[in-house]
Amino acid sequence: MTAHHLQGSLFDQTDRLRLGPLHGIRRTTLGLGAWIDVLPGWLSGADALFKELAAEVPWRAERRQMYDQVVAVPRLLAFYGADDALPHPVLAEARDALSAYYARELGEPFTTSGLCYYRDGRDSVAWHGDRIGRGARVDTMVAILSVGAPRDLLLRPLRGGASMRHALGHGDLIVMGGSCQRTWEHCVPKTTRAAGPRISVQFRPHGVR
Ligand SMILES: O=C(O)CCC(=O)C(=O)O
Ligand SMILES: [Mn+2]
Repeated sequence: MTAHHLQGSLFDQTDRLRLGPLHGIRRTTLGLGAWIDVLPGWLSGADALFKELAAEVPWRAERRQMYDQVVAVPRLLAFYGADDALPHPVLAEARDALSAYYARELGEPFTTSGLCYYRDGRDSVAWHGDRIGRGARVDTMVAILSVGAPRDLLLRPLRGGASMRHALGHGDLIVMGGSCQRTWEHCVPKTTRAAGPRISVQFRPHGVR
């Protein structure tokens, strides 16, 4: 095989969108009934998916009331309900693979997909739990697939304590489970370090926001 040929085939392999098996996922018990599962590089070819989502998704720039001011939400957003067609077929494949893998433990499928686009280090999401819906009261799961450049996702116990940090990008998967949304909180902090753009896809069951 010529060097040129070899390079071409390697490129094809890493550029092809493919979800790996989920059985290599590793669970960390956080305490207070919360846990996270992490699987680095679940989706190969994730950089190509990043480009497609960045270009094709109808991103919304939201504004929110903050005290007496209206401020720009520091990230772009898109939301797909259970009956909405996802912007790329591999996202439906990912959602369905997660639903199958966690079927017994979760007892229901992942149905909705929220997308966040962090354009650079100035984009962020503040400390919060996904507690708009049922996550405020019951154990549930939120699975996040990250594409594009890695950004830190931090987790800390709601009642105080040290935070932990996971750099997530390039096809990494994290699943927050158990009581994580009500006993812990998470954020993606702003950074002054050079940060490339990242898109996260959050899969949630019905009624969890
Ligand atoms: O981008 C992420 O990984 C986190 C997003 C998030 O926490 C949310 O949208 O609720
Ligand atoms: Mn969240």
